[in-house]
Amino acid sequence: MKNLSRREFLRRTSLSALVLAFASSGIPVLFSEETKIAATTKGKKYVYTSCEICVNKCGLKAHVENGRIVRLEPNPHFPKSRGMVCARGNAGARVPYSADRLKFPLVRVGERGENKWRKANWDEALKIVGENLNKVVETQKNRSAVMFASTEGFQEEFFKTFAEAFGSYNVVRHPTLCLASNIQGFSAVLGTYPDADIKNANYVIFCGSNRLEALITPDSIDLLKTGNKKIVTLDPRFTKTAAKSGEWLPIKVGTDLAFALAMINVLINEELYDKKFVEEKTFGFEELKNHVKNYTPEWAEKETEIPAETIRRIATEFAENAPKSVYYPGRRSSFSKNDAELRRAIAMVNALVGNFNAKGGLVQSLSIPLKKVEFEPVWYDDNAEERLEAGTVQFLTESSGAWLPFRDAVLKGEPYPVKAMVTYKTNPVASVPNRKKTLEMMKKMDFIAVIDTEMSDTAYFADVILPESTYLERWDPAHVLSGIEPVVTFRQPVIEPLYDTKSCLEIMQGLVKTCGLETNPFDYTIQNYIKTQVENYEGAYEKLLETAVFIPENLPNPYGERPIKTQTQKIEFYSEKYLSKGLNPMPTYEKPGEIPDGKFKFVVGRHAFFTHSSTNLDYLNTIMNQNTLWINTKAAERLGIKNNDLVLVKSAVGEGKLNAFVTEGIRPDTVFFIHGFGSVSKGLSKTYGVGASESEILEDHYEPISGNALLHETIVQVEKVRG
Ligand SMILES: Nc1nc2c(c(=O)[nH]1)N[C@H]1C(S)=C(S)[C@@H](COP(=O)(O)OP(=O)(O)OC[C@H]3O[C@@H](n4cnc5c(=O)[nH]c(N)nc54)[C@H](O)[C@@H]3O)O[C@H]1N2
Ligand SMILES: Nc1nc2c(c(=O)[nH]1)N[C@H]1C(S)=C(S)[C@@H](COP(=O)(O)OP(=O)(O)OC[C@H]3O[C@@H](n4cnc5c(=O)[nH]c(N)nc54)[C@H](O)[C@@H]3O)O[C@H]1N2
Ligand code: SF4
Ligand SMILES: [Mo]
Repeated sequence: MKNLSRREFLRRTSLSALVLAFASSGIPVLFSEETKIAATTKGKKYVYTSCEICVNKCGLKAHVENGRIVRLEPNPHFPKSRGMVCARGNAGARVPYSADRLKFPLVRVGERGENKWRKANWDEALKIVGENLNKVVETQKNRSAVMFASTEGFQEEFFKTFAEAFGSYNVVRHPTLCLASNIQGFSAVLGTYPDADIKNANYVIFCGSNRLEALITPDSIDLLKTGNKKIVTLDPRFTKTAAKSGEWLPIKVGTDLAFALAMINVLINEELYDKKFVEEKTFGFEELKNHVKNYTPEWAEKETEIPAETIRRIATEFAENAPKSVYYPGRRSSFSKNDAELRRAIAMVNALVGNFNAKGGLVQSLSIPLKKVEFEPVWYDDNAEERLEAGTVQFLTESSGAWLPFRDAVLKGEPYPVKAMVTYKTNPVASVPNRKKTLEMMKKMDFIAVIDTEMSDTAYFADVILPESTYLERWDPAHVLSGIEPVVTFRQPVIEPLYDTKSCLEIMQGLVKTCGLETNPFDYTIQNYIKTQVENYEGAYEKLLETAVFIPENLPNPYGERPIKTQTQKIEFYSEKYLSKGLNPMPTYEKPGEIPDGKFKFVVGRHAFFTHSSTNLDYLNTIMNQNTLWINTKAAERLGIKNNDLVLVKSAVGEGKLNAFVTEGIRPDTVFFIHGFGSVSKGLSKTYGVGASESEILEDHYEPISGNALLHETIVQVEKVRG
């Protein structure tokens, strides 16, 4: 302990030197010493809460000594993360103490992006936001002229409620950068986006889905305990998951649908499917049989570059292991142009072998109903317009919107202008493809307010920044993590807020007042809110305080007969709903565009030490402090590129420089680097100007069924930087 404190002391001392250097260079002093460091409490304690570094929300047992977080340990009561906290979750212990934290509200004083700010107090900052949002409503005569953008997180519900109370239709969330086509495709066939019962499966096919680096709990944990499982991984890269698999198939990017359709062809033609299940539970089998006639493994071989006999063998093995075989639904599906169609086909492969709701198969998630804290939104007359991107996406999720068509509509100013932007826990400058367009969109705004914990790339271009307390310093509402083993969790403060920051709820409570809204949906304390959420379960609130976990008794059995929530109440191999929208009633293959000679397909993906654009983390940065371009040995040789050479990667929309990682572990026609580096914000000391930015080079294609962005449709050229 002594050593750690001393290191911390030294770090702080060198930081003060940095503050002075920055101050004299005219760069604003974000690291001011005028902070409200909370009084330290003597002694040791453990506090149960949950992680917020990524979507999984694993259980934490925080070890606190003298008011300071010493370590974040796994919460043994938490079934979803099964006693695990990953490297990033561990590094979370540094988050409250990060030098890059936002410590008090900031108001821009220079031009946008000039990084000149002044410190403001909360009353003033909230007043500026309220006045500016109201001004936009007044000048535009339209409440939807204010857009709200956010990403999942326990406090996000307060932000969304505020947007509703404010009266804007333009809420845009992260699913169309992530899994919208997955949800759409699976729901169209199975009526749900199911969980994979990895623990009990004997045979698993991964289409991308790098579960041993892109962690999804409990799947990643169950996968590590492979036992006798056979794992097949289709990925243009040799990922850690591929390394742990029985078989790695370096599929050509954008051709997985051909593989899945050929699997269907084999299962049907070779009568490997579950006849009883298909007869009783599915709709449109004969149509599907006819539809896949020409999608033979020999045809798929030409598309995917996977031998026909391999496809045939995998289909056979898959059927032999059924129902304990899973063609994994995946998480991020912002891949290629036929993604919603691909996810429909994957759902059909699963359904054909009768694994739906079977042990070791695909299982409809169980949830735990919580009580909703209701409020009655006021209807404002100055909001006659509909959502901006309505009509551009066939299955637009009203509650989440679609980022790319939305941004295009703002850029066009049609059908009406959007003039203010408020973001919560999202960083569109880094996470929406084609950064230049996002910055253009922001230029259209009269006013931008950002709620973040760091000076993200988006905060950097804001007018007012409202700093949120970190997840280890605040109460967060109860939240259900649905799944095969669902659980209710929440957050309670591990330490008192270190600086002049607030929770999203407190910020929204303030904005209700400064915007003069007619309804106040937030007429409660966070503790009362949580108590109401769980009031139907005796002792649940106390259980949360004690272990941060609540699981009601007598949960239903996740396996076995359950109603199917499609139009026909059957698993739909043929979709009349799709047909009625002018779409293919059955998944239909479209060839990906050719990769021009000498160029590459660019793909994105995860690494176990990074989280999106929140990669600016202490500790982890010492293990991975830059991104590198994965390029195949032969392709590198052709271009005269050696390992570690500086290379330029260039697409039609942008470019970036980074070092090469020359490897056999990627297809010769594909290149890759990790997201989260190449930041533009000088407030992100570890990623600013380091390596290349994905959002800078990614083109902005989207898929018209779900509106999902397509992050694997960009062609790049690579050259060695000489001299
Ligand atoms: N460590 C870590 N874990 C995370 C996250 C994180 O930031 N860090 N983020 C979480 C989130 S939000 C998400 S959405 C999930 C995402 O987790 P996954 O769904 O696993 O997604 P990625 O790792 O982004 O991409 C998966 C793989 O697809 C491969 N790929 C690219 N093109 C193709 C193709 O055409 N076909 C096939 N078959 N494969 C292809 C890529 O090489 C990559 O390895 O991870 C979650 N877990
Ligand atoms: N180029 C590229 N783009 C991608 C992806 C990719 O792999 N490559 N992946 C896509 C996927 S799958 C997803 S899910 C999205 C995610 O994209 P986003 O939804 O934008 O999420 P992050 O990039 O993690 O940015 C989160 C922001 O929230 C801030 N933050 C962290 N904790 C808190 C908190 O407690 N309170 C507040 N107020 N702020 C906080 C962070 O500082 C950061 O600025 O990105 C998508 N976009
Ligand atoms: S997977 Fe890691 S970063 Fe994500 S919630 Fe769990 S511990 Fe935190
Ligand atoms: Mo995601």
